[in-house]
Amino acid sequence: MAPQPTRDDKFTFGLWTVGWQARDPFGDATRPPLDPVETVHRLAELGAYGVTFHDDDLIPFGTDAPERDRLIARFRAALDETGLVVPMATTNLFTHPVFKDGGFTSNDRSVRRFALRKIIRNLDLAAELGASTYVFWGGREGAEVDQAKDIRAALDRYREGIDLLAGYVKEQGYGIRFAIEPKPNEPRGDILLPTVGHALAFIAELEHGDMVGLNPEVGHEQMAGLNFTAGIAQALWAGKLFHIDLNGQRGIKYDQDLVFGHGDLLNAFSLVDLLENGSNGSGAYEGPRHFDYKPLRTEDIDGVWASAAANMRTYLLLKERAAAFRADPEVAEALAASGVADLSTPTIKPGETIADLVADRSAFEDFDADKTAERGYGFVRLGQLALEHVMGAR
Ligand SMILES: [Mn+2]
Repeated sequence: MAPQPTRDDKFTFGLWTVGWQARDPFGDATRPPLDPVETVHRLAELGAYGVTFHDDDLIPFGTDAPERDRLIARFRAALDETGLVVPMATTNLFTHPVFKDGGFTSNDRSVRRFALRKIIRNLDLAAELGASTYVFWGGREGAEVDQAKDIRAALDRYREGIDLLAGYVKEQGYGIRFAIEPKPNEPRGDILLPTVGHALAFIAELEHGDMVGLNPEVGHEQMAGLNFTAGIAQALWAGKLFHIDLNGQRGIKYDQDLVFGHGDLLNAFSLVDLLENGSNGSGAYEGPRHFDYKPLRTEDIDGVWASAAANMRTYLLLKERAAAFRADPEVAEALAASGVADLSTPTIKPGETIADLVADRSAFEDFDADKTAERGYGFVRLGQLALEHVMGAR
C-alpha cells in the first residue's frame, strides 16, 4: 500500500520548482508558465502542507504597486481556500542582469543598496503571509576571476547585509529566522559560503547569529562531493538546521535538482532516518520537508505533477523503511556490536581530571594497542542491513 502524503507530513514546494519552464543554458522553455494560484491548488490536492516563493516568482520584477497588490491578493485567496501555508520565503537576487556580480557582495555599491531594499520589501510580505523562515541563497555572490573579488571585503559586506536585515526583523518583531543556503558553484564559478561548514563559520562571526541558521540542499553538498547526511548531522549538532531543501543529485556535476531519492538513494535513506529518528534518541528535525527540485525538461505538465508526487512518495517510503530498520532486532544487535551507542559515553569520567587520566596506567602504559586493534567493527554488516531495508528485502 502506497503511503499517501498528508498535511501532517509538512511537505512544501517552491513555486519555482513545479513552475520551472525548463529553460536551460542550451535550450528554450519546454513548458508554459504556471499560474501560482493553480500551483497552490494542485499542491494542496496532492497532499502538500505549504508553498514557498521568491519575490519574483509571485510578483514579476518591475511590477507596479497596484498590480503587485492584486497578485498578492489572489495568491492569499488561494492559500485561504486550500489551507496551504507559507512557511518560508526568499529573494531573487540572481535573475535580473543588475545582479550579475551579486547582490550583497556586488562590487557596485548601488547594487548592494538596491539588493537590501528588494529583500526588505519581500521580508515585509513574508511576515504578512506568516513565514517563519527567510532563506538566503547567494547564487551570484561569487566570482570566476580570483583577482576580481576581494573575498574578505565581500564577506564583510555579506555580514553587514545579513546583520542589518536581522536587526530589522528583530526591530519589527517579525517571527522570522534566517537560513543561509550554501552552494559551491553555479551560476558563479565559485560561490561564497560554498558548503554547510563555510556557512556555519560565517554565522559564528555575525552580530545576530542567534537568529541565523542553515537551509542546506542535498544536491549542493553533493556537488562538492560531500556527505549530505553528515553535514545535516553537524547542522543539527550546532542547533542550526532551520530549514532543508530535499532533492536528488548524481555526483559531482552541474546542479541536477532531481526528484528526492533519484540520486544517491542510500544517502537519502540515512538522511530520512536522521530527520525522522534523530540519533541516540535526540535531535530529530521538526521543520518543513521542503522540495527544491526541477521536473525534468523532458516532462509535460502531467509529468510535472507526477514528479511533485514522486518527491513526497519517495520520502514517505524511505520513512517507512527507516522505521523498519530501527525496529529490526538484527539491526539493534549489529548496532550494539559496532559500538555505535558507546560513542555517546564521554571519554573522560565524571569528575576525572587530566591528572587522573595521566595517572591511569590502563589508558596508556598497560593499554594493549595491538590487542585492541584486533577488533572488527562490523560496519559493513550495518551497511548491508541498511541496503536490504532500502530494497525491501527485510
Ligand atoms: Mn539545486
